[in-house]
Amino acid sequence: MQRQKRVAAIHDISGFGKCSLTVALPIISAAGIETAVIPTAVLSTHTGGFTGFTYRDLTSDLRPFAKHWQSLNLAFDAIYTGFLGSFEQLEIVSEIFDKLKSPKTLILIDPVMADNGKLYSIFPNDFPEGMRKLCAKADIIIPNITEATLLLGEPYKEGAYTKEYINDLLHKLSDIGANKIVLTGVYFDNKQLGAATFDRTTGEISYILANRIEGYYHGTGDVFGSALLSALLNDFPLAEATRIAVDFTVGSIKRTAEAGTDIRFGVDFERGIAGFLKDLKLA
Ligand code: PXL
Repeated sequence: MQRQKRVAAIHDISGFGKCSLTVALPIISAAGIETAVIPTAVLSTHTGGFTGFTYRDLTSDLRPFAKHWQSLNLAFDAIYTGFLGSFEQLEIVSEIFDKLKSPKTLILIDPVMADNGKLYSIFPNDFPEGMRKLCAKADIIIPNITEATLLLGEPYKEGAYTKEYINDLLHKLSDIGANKIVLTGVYFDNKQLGAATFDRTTGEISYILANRIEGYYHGTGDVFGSALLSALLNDFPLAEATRIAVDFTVGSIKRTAEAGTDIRFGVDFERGIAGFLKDLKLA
């Protein structure tokens, strides 16, 4: 047997409304990868569209958590971060990277903070600057277009986009520091939607599109990020890994749309896992 790979996933856990750790754990584990977790907060639901949710902040646990792991000499193939709720969490996560990574550890940051041209209401206006600093430490970042423009301090633009605009964003995003960029929410017409990838070491840009499904479904960024990381750690190159992640995410949205499920509840990724494992050549 090959050595099993290990990820540290640093996200909140929202009890209901599939996203963050309730998505990352099952997907990355299903892909054969050990998934250790550092929960940043415990909420009753995610914050997108629900009111009255509980929010137990775990910031003060994060340093001791990482310190304990460091004492165990654990090696991580990747560290995956998503929703981080404050500047303090950004700072601590930056320290955790230094504590837990080796030269071989892939740092994947999803700079969760905005969508549809708007910063999520719980974040202050200067939060993107803090997130930009953290992103400088990543090997791969996976912003949507809104997050990309906020990271770059540019005004948000509505699509459809041109290839010139997308390629320009990809290059500027890689100047922040990560060698690989996966930009989501990319579309060149109203029929298709997907991701653009850029590998700075080869200069290669790819567009991975699928037929658009109307409606804004929560947690899809986390389904996408978890599937992408799973494919990368199963040794698929960036563009192929992104194709697998796009297909898995779109399939999950499709099942959810067909069932008429409340868009806040998260998507039906569970019944796509068998196909996902086939795409990964694991089944
Ligand atoms: O899926 C991103 C996410 C994760 N965690 C929490 C969220 C969100 C998006 O709104 O609110 C708590």
